[in-house]
Parts: sequence; structure tokens; C-alpha cells
Amino acid sequence: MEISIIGLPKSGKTTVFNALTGSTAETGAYSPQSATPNIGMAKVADERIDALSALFEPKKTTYAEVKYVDIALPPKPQDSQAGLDDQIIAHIANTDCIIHVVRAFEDENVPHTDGSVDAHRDISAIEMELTFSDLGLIEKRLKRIKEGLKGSKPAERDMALKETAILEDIKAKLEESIPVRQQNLSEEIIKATSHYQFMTSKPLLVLVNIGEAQIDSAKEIEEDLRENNDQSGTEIVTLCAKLEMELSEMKDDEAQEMREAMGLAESAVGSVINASYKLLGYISFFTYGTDEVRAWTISEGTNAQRAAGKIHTDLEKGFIRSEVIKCDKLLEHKSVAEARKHAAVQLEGKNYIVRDGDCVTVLFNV
Ligand SMILES: Nc1nc2c(ncn2[C@@H]2O[C@H](COP(=O)(O)OP(=O)(O)O)[C@@H](O)[C@H]2O)c(=O)[nH]1
Ligand SMILES: [Mg+2]
Repeated sequence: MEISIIGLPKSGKTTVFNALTGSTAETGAYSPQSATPNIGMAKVADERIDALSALFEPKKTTYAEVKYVDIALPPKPQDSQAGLDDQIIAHIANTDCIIHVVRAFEDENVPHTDGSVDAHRDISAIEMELTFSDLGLIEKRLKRIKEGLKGSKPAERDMALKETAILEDIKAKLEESIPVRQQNLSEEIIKATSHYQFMTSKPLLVLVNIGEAQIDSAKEIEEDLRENNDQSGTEIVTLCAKLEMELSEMKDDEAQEMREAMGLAESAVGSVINASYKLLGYISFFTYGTDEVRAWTISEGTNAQRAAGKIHTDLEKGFIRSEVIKCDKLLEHKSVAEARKHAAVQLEGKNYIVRDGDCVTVLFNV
């Protein structure tokens, strides 16, 4: 899973990036150099993996991982309707999901590019940039199709006209400020247009960067923004990024003490990652044993055979069946043998839909 982090200059993108990945990228600067994205990995914390690992004491424990790409947007001239530049679009296009960092913290030492802190305004501003980028892309494509029509064969012409009609529809809705993710496109059209990688088709996590003084009112801030941002395919979370970044640099026990003193949730970073999982419809299943306990990421609705292919292509090709135990049952009975005695082990065929938290052993033959 790859997630891009975007937002206005000085909204705290790099601070969020550092907090999520434990990196130490430079904050507080925009220079042409920072146009190169920061890239980092974060483990997806999962108590179930911790518990399985404590039970099996494997040689290796592997958590799911998320890749974060911190993309610095250059300062914009006012009223620009050009959308994002091609290089930035290309960076975002490669990712599955967008985190939009929106500033809510007050700090005199960090002037806001628009003179005041207003999360509602900034959310719309970035949404607009993404929309203009998609419109620009569509216009370019429409122009090229039109040029290609001259001297084209009838079959090509039909295809081109069909594509034009689809793009014109999407364009008309974008012009009414309806992002692609909210256009209720049919599965067929989503498939036919997926190669465009529309910016506004990506699931969007709005990450509100709050100051320390706002920790107690985080829930209200979220609710207020949610009321005005009731969109499918979007999610809103708050994070005190500067504090979380500082905590990520401390030793675990010191960080824990500080959290308690400040009334901070234990897994603020974890909840950002979980929110992006939820947004993408991703779930985890586990493999276990004395060699390795491991989390695997799949889309909700993936069947047992395709899920087996995540582990190894041989397991998908030679798939016979899966032995499935719910994670809580395995932890309760403490061994597969004991779980079997309590009828907690299911044998499932290739069409079984794997659930979040399934502990899976694949039986296969190649
Ligand atoms: N007071 C305060 N300052 C913050 C917070 N988050 C970021 N900053 C500061 O805002 C400035 C810009 O942050 P940075 O992460 O570089 O923003 P970016 O331009 O979006 O990458 C830096 O000086 C940060 O220290 C916060 O939650 N509270
Ligand atoms: Mg930055």
C-alpha cells in the first residue's frame, strides 16, 4: 500500500511524514530540493500479530507495511486554475490513497500562506487543485482523441467516440465540483478509466494537524469538519503531528509516560494507518508458525485462492484448500490441535472469502 501526503505549504506534511515513519526529514522548509518527495515505510501496528508472536515465539515477526510519499506542493499564485504540475501528478498517481494534511494548529512563528488558519477553506483549496488537474488531463486527452479521428477506421472511430462520451460526462460533473470518487460511476466505467489515475478518484484521508492546545477538542474539530464534508471515499482524522513526531524520536517508555501526562491516545499514528486501511477497503489475514508470524494485506472480498497468491504464486496455482482459524480462537485455544478439538478450525475451498483476522494455512500441491 502506498500513500501520498499532500497539502498546502507549511501545513505540516513533513512533520506528519516523520511521525508516521519515524524519519527525520527536514521540516519547515520549501526549497527546489524538497520537490523531491520524502519516501518512508511504516509498520502497521497490530495487537493480534503481537499476541500471535508471543504465542508461537517465531524466528521472525513481520507486520504489514505502508509506504508514505511526502510530496511538497510549491507555493501557488492566487487564483491559479492550472492544477498541479505533471511531475507532482505523476508522484500522486502512483499511490493508492491520498492523505491531505490540513493545518488547524495556531503558531505565530509559522505564518499561514493565506494569512489565517481555516481548515474548511484549505480542504476546498486542495480539492480544487485536484479537480483542476483532472480537468486538465481530460481536456488534453479529448484534444488528442479529436485529432486522431481524422482518417481513422470505423472501429477506431467508434471506440474514440465512446471514450469521448465517458470523458465528457466525467468532465461535466467535475465542473460541478463533484470529484470522480463521488460520481457513482459504474464498475465498467471505473475499469475503462482506471488508467487515467484521476486525482479525485483516489480515496482521501483528511488529516487535520492540530496543536497541543487542541488535543482535548479533537473530537469536536473532527465532527465539525465531517458535517461539512459528508463524502463517500473520504475520512477525517486529527493528529497532533509535531508532538507525535517528537514522541516518535523518544524511547518507548519515555514516550509512553509523556502520552499519559498529556492525555494522548496511545496509538494516534496507528489510527491514521487504520483509517487509510478502512478507506481502501483493506483487511489483514495472518500466517503463523514457529518460523514466522506474518500479516498480509488484501482487499475486502478477496477469495482464499487469490489470497494464497499473496503469499506465493505456487500457493495460488496449486491451491487445494485453506485451514482457517479466527485469530481470537487461536489465541484462546493456544494451539491448532486444541482449536480443532473445539471445532474452531474450518476447512475452506478456493471461493471462501477471507475475513479480517483469519489465521490461514494453505494446503497446496505443485
Ligand atoms: N506549533 C506547531 N507547529 C507545527 C505543527 N506541525 C508542524 N509545525 C511546524 O510548521 C512548520 C512546517 O511544517 P512542515 O512539516 O515542514 O510542513 P510542510 O511544508 O507541509 O511539509 C514547521 O516549522 C513545523 O515545526 C504543529 O502541530 N504545531
Ligand atoms: Mg515539507
